[in-house]
Amino acid sequence: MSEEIFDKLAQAVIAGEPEEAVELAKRALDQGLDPLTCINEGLTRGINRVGELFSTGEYFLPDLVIAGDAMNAGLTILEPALVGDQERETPGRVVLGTVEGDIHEIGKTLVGIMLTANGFRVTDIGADKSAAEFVAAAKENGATLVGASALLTTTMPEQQQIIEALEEAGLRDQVKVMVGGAPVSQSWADKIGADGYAENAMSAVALAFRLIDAPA
Ligand code: HCB
Repeated sequence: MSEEIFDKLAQAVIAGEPEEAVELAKRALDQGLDPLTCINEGLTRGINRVGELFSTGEYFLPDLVIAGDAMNAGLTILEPALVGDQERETPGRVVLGTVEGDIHEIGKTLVGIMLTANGFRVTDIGADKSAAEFVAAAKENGATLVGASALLTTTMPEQQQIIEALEEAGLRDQVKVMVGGAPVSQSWADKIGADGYAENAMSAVALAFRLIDAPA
């Protein structure tokens, strides 16, 4: 039963059907299914398949756009069900965004959702944000952690720009930097002097706890 709804959620993303994704997400919650599993086994599986279809030339840019819309539509229903008690003491303040020149936002949004669900105060500054915007948000929000997402090989160097801008602003000692995104790796993180790399939203949470030295 749950497998069927996960498959349908994935299919709604693959077919680019936001309304269907919303309906299915609501139905899944009504049935008491775990929202995180719905995201991982449904929506994320769908968007990953869309990536494969794009790579093999079976899907084109408009297909990616509508698939992204369907994924985000499903997330708007599932996210509130994930987010826990807002009043509890927070392990840390995080500024999260996608780097300049890069409009991919789904992965970064998922990381934000998972961090929020684990008690972090997350300021999501959005996509296509400059190093200066990351630094300004870190200052304004008293962040102890910055998460920078890059999905394009051409925008990965912007992650290094953020680290340098934090150094120039005199904030590097107080702010840890974690990087992620499909083309990013641990060796890239090491090369640019980031404090950590996370492969997915779950490992981003574990990394965030580790970097700010808080018990998970
Ligand atoms: Co886009 N795109 N795209 N795209 N896109 C990719 C990324 C390619 C890999 C597709 C391909 O060629 N196979 C490719 C990049 C190739 C490369 O450089 N290596 C690509 C390209 C080329 C492009 C355009 C240049 C296409 C064009 O215009 N010709 C263009 C870029 C425009 C721009 O940014 N300036 C483009 C546009 C788009 C959209 C707008 C149509 C759409 C985004 C919609 C949106 O975000 N609202 C889109 C999409 C959807 C994709 C794919 C299919 C999925 C990306 C995604 O959301 N994945 C992607 C193919 C793929 O990656 N398989 C394709 C799902 C999320 C959950 O995974 O890796 O983003 P994630 O995030 C994970 C993980 O990395 C980690 O946790 C997340 C959650 O588990 N993580 C972090 C991410 N950020 C982190 C930060 C941290 O601090 C810690 C962990």
